Amino acid sequence: MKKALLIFIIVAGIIAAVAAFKNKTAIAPEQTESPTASASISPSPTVSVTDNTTATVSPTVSITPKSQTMIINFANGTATPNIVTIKAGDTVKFVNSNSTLHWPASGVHPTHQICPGFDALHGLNNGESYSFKFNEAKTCPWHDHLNPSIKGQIVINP
Ligand SMILES: [Cu+2]
Repeated sequence: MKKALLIFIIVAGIIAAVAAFKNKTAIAPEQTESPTASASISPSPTVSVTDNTTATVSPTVSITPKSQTMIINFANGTATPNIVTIKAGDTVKFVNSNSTLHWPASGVHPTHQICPGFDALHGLNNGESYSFKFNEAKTCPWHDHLNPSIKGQIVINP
């Protein structure tokens, strides 16, 4: 008799345990979690560079008007153009395209003293050239020292 009671108690306990387990799983806890991923990233990188070196960069841009080069060409027994107007600082380039020699020089033949320095000092061969930079505002008569009838003027404006 006692044995049967013990078995009954055990069985009853098992049943109770199973019932309790079933109860537990039945009442599943409601998931009230709302997955709201609210990433609030506030990057505030405050970089403060305190440069103590005083940069003294002073770009001095000086725009000077481009000086030009005028060409006087010896060809066909003459010079073209024979009169040129330039600005002080410009250059005149005499080019000899003739087969004969030409010697550009300042007036007056034969001393060449009106514009000192302006003198090729020799006859230019074919293809040779002579350049002179005129810095002074004045009028320089010129001629071919080897053929003084070929002549002209260089007017230098300030
Ligand atoms: Cu001369």
